[in-house]
Amino acid sequence: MTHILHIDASPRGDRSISRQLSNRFIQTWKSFYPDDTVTYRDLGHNPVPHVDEKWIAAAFCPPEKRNPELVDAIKVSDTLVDEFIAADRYVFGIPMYNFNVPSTFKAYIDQIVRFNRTFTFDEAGQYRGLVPKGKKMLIFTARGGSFSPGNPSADYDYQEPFLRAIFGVIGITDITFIHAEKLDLGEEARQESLANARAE
Ligand code: FMN
Repeated sequence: MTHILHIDASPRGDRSISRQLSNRFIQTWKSFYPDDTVTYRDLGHNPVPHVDEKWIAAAFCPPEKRNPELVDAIKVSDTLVDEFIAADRYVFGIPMYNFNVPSTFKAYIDQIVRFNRTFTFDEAGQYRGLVPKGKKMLIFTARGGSFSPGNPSADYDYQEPFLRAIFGVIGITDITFIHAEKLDLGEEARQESLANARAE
């Protein structure tokens, strides 16, 4: 039995393409594997807090030295990290905003990428992920423009490289992207891109 963490990051509801794609995938998956379990987190409608000064103090304080105030300051992060580590597979729906992820998803990343919880450094000073090995991630993105290789905008895709880098740091390197692109470039291009993303 596989446990999936499903996250959507669009603030839009049914009109959100990234949400439609991630939901369609989960529904199809569940029809094949009804015993698999899913934890759902809707960052677009229920964002997690940004880190603040107490959070930073708590995160870099050894757990046994944290006073009750610091324990409280890191509680949401601890819950999110535990939830993240408990999953075997990840399915995310993420819009492209200003060439990267929406700030709601960045706030989530800031909560779960934590020294001595999800990453550390090896003797050579390289990042070493602490998330157990063998997990797979599937990320659906929705983009108004087109960033595929050879396209004039390709160099502006900071989203996929960023997501590969940050999840690689915590130990997840098996990441598949399905991009729904050209969503704002006319009806024909939009429909073609959507059909390709659904088929993929
Ligand atoms: N599309 C792009 O191709 N590149 C961008 O940099 C970009 N920035 C955006 C910033 C904002 C604040 C908004 C609202 C949209 C932006 N878009 C951009 C278009 C969205 O990526 C597109 O509408 C996508 O479908 C949104 O995802 P959703 O359908 O899941 O809500």
